Amino acid sequence: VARLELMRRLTLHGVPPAEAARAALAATSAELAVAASAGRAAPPGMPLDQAQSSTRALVRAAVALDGDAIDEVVRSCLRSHGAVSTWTEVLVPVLTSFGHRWESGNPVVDAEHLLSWHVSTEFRQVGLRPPTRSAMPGVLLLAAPEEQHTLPLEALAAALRELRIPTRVLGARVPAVAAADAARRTGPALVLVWSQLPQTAARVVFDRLLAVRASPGRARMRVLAGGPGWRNVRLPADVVQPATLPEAVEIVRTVLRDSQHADER
Ligand code: B12
Repeated sequence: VARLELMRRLTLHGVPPAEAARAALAATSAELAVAASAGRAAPPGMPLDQAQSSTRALVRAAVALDGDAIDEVVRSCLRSHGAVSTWTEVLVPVLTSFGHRWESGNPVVDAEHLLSWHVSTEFRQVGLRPPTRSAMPGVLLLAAPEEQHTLPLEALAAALRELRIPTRVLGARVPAVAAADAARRTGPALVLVWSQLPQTAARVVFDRLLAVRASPGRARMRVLAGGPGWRNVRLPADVVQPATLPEAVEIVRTVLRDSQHADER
């Protein structure tokens, strides 16, 4: 199991499967133990009672269209437990429950819009400080062409700003050409494209990004696909698909660490 886990971690980080399998088979037990403990290095989560009471308070506030109350709950979770816990333990359950309410014909679209607006407002306050110019190549986040769902990108951006990782967010409905232009101009270490809906999962955005990667000096750029929209799309072999926010954060950290080490060499 430890070898399979190591192989999975390596493929998630862009290592081709055959090479990852060889490395996992050849790893010593000490190397396997180090890889396993790195995988578990997640920050402590929110206590269950706080997560549950925040979830309930948010649903109540959204249904009552009370934006101030939404701000208060989200801000307090972000301050006490950070973006990753707030997103995975409170906001994902709340948003999923609104999705179910909508599916069963309840008139919740107004609440969903208000909730989204206030969640975005709070995420965008995270990690704001006087700008510090960093030499570190940053991260570029964008939604697929025609994709209006952006909250997962905003959660990821907030989590990366908490770690002081330079991050650019292009937001919703980014045309493939614009995604490629931004990647060419800013030289990010990693680009993540979000698609929530199968209808917006346009592979062309990866064709464009990989063309940028083929240009001089860009060979180390990693390309990631996030979101359920990509589930049934055949993506180019070296596009990495994180399944969760913590996994995406871990991949970003590993890619940046590797690119820093490569620069130091
Ligand atoms: C908020 C919301 C909106 C907001 C978005 C605001 C914004 N700024 O993002 C608004 C109101 C604009 C909206 C619009 C629409 N929406 Co909407 N929306 C949602 C809602 C409630 C949450 C979306 C979200 O953020 N999901 C993220 C998390 C909460 O869900 P998830 O993706 O399933 O999470 C899993 C993984 O993705 C992963 N994960 C979670 N976060 C992260 C982060 C990272 C970085 C990674 C790697 C992984 C990861 O972990 C989770 C567990 O596996 C969902 C309900 C839902 N269940 O998602 C509907 C939902 C996605 N919407 C839906 C629909 C139909 C629409 C509209 C077409 C409605 C319309 N008729 O106009 C439009 C879309 C227009 C477009 N072209 O994009 C449907 C999609 C059905 C489908 N599969 O086709 C859903 C599922 C509601 C439903 N139950 O039917 N929506």
